[in-house]
Amino acid sequence: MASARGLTLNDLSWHEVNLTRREANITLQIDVIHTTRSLLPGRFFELNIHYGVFIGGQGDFNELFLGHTDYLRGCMADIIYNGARVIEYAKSRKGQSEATAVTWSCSPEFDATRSTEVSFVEDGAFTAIPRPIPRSGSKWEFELKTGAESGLLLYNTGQSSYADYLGIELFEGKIRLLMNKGNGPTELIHGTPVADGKWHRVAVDFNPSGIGITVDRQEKTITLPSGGNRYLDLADTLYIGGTELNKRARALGKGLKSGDVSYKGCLRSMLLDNKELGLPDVKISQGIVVGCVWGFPCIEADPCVPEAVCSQLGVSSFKCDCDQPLCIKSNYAEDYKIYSRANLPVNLEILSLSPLVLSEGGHVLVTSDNIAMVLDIAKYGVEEDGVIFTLVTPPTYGTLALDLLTTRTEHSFTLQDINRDKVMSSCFHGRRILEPTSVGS
Ligand SMILES: [Ca+2]
Repeated sequence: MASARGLTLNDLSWHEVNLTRREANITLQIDVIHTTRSLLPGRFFELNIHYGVFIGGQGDFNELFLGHTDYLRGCMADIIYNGARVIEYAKSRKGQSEATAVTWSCSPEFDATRSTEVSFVEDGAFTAIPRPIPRSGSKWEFELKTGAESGLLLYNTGQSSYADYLGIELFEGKIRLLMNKGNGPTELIHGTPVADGKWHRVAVDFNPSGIGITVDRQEKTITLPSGGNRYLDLADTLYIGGTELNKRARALGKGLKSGDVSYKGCLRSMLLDNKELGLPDVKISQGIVVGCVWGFPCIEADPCVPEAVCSQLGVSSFKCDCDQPLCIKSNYAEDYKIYSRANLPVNLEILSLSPLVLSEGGHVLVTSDNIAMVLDIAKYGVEEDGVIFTLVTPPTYGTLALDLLTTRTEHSFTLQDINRDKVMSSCFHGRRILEPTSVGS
């Protein structure tokens, strides 16, 4: 039995479903008012559940009577099966319950609109959008913001038994298009570097008679020779930002250098043949975050001293490496974090810093809001008075008053001093930003 014809349930709104069976009578009620009824055939009405209850998909359970069903993409809540709270069961792994590819809250992806920005953050991230491409080709437009030199932007496997395919990727920080309409692959690379942490508008035209890439209004095109195979025979699914695990080897084999590398960065304002395309159209997603979370301080803020090498850490942080005590510019006025030296096998986050701004003639305490210990020092057997900060560069204006302390050396204070409000910064003229320098223990 099915819900009433014409009733739309895939509208990104919540719907209440109630299925009841008593003897031979089955009732399906949706949103209280839409009711369908059916009568079971036969004389025996005992329902024997041998295989358990499956929610959202059938996992590796494969019985012919079920046929092929896609798994659910969306949110379900308050599932009660004969009084048993199924989600709570699965969440706490009660009985023999299992859960695969589930998050225990309703993802913001389902509240997103087509104009919501998307971040691809994880290795192996991708989205799949069901969208047939006409044999005469299409135009795909989008804006991207990335610092990545490589990564798959769009992939269409082509129809099975055809040689056709389409791939658009980042290659050495530039947009590369590879298309085969059946006569062998054609490659086009646009010369404009886009992996600079800034937004760029990209338009890609692909049709049987030519391909073109436009980056920030600069167009580059190639005309394809007529003759041979005339049409572009693509599949009905567009993979954006990467592709599924079982399709990566094939994409690599076809010449896409990022066939197994997901895009890392933000995408927004996607159009396919002038129609908006976005999260509400996505059928499968993996490793993405709603909104643009990528920031590129190395590129945008140039935070390191000239001798240092700045490297991106995670989605929005940075690290400056140099062989001096101070690798971050002393006038860098944004919050930042300090990491362990590069000679350790992992980058340990040590400190989180927020610069101190003082008005002329003012006094202010340096507190744990300015210098916060992130590293779990107790784990390494270090106490607060064992973490010593040394003033490497004295303030250009004003002073750092350490006279409340009982420190042994003149230009040092400890983490304990900060947490006990004993470090004071004062300013005589001008504006002073205090930056803590090196840490030793
Ligand atoms: Ca073809």
